[in-house]
Amino acid sequence: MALIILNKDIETTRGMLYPRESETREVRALDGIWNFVRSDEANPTQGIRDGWFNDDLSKSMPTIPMPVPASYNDITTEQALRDHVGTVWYDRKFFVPRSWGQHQRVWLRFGSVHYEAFVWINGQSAIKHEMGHLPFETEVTHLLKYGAENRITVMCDNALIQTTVPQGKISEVANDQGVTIIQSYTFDFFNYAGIHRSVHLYTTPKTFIEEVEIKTNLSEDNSVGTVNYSIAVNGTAANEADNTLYARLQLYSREGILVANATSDSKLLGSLKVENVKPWWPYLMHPDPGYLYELEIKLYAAKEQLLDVYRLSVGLRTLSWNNTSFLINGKPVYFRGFGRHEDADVRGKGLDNALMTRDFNLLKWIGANAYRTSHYPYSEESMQFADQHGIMIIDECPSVDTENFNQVLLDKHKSSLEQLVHRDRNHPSVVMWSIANEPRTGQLNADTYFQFVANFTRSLDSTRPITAAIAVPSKDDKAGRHLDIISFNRYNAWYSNTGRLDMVTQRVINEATAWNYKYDKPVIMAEYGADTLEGLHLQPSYVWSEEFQAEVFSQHFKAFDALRRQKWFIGEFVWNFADFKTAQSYTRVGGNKKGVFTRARQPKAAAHLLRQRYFALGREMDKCNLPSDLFTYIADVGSNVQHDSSDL
Ligand code: GCB
Repeated sequence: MALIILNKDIETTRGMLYPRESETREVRALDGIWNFVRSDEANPTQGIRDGWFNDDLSKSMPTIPMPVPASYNDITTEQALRDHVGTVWYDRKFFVPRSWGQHQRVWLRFGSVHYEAFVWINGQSAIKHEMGHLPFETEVTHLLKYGAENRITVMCDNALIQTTVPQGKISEVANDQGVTIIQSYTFDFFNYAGIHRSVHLYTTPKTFIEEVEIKTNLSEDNSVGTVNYSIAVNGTAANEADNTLYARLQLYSREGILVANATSDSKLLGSLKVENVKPWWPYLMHPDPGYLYELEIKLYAAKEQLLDVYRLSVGLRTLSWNNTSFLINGKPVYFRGFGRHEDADVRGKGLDNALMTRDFNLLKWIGANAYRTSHYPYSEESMQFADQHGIMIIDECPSVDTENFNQVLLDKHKSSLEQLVHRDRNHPSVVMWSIANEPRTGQLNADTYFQFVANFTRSLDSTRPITAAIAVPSKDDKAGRHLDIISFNRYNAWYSNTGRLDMVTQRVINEATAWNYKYDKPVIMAEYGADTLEGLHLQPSYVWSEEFQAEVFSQHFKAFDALRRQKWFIGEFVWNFADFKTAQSYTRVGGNKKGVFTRARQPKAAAHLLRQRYFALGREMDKCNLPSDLFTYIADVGSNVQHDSSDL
């Protein structure tokens, strides 16, 4: 293991726009049922050596049907596929219209494949990408047959080692028949794998809008907004005659009214001014949260020749922070939310629009205003949803339980953040970057390592604060000084002092205070909670029961209320939104059960308690309205009725 870690430059990626149709672009999803082969674990490169990509997979191996998008692990009834380590293969056929072969370019884009993907089109290598949960794309214009059938083949490798993000270990261990390959990892969620998000083919003109970066600002009284834009173009016209290109931008309100416009010069950057602006506000902080404008960008060549059109949603807001607070549009924010997972029965981490929509409905029902994308980037579709509903996001890269800091790991960790910032920088819902979850920041090298990671992230985006969710005791931590906001995770009455409800409140107060004392920065409790088996009721409360979860929460609420009086305590995040699958372990009953909702997205008893708190906080801080069903009617007890223990 290298002891000296250098802050080297990494191979840069581009800002990737979400594929959208327009006057100049077409989009086609390749989602559906693909053909699938599980490789022999002992011979993971067989498919490459035998050229399985040269023809239909079914000519090389028996295939089974596999849905895309979805994790492959829980689709069949086979333990061998659920626990498979190494490579799997997918393929399918598709037609490309003849019209796509003329005067345009075609791109292939994956929303995410976990963990490493190798892609061929008609037997020719198209792209390779390492890193789950993040999109990648390549031009396939030259690889496609137009007006004819094509084949796409994907090899996906789920192996995690000490230099992947996240880290894991592969070992060979004896079993009853001989030896077997085991994937182990310390993080607490199942290493689901496969083609997790949509696969798109899309067209662009020969010269097109490749990147757009938006930064917004508001005047001090929030009445005038500014949208600063910068556009990068790809294409022949761009190379040959840069100086003749320009862009026309038009900003439309939600109601479709033109509120600002601008024409750029050939540098393709500038700003638009919006009078009487409607700022983007978080849910419950304003009666009209998540207000989005639509920015229409038209790229022109000389003589008014329209080349490309791309539209994106824009929310206007400002963020600012100091050593006591975090403000949005000049107003202090108190986060009330969740750590979450992309996880569901059968489909694992595969994108599911029904589930995603249900989750946002539950977030709004419970009065949450934020979540952290623990412990990896979530789907682009969910980021768009969060923009629309005013849910604030702490956007986390896939670094979890990071240890044994080394150069290769650092380079990949930085790359994961670059890809994340490039993907998500235009989302108003993203209010903070989380550069890691529970890194071993007491270790040698953690200081330099996180200095490099934090500064690199800041160099990509200085408009958002940086945090990391830390679990080492504050006295041992070496990373916090490189962050803007300190987040800490702790399981009082669960992992420490199990069952002791009388040993929560003061400990939470003490720990948060210690973090603030050490770094003089705002502090968030990013995880707390208790595993809870739905339907298990025990009075007096006892670990794993629904009563216990509610009481653990309540003991934390007391601490949070005491801490809120210190201005620097700025948020509470329950672990977890819903129950989720983990690796097998005797501490997990069918997975991690710390969900406030079950895996089927139904509330446990504590959900009702949390709902009352989150709305009460919204009422106190942001004067939000309370839902009419927040408190259940019990009895009309007059205010002068006195009760004491003699009533019993
Ligand atoms: C943590 C981790 C999270 C786990 C959780 C738990 O500290 O950040 O990934 O799931 O604890 O329930 O143990």
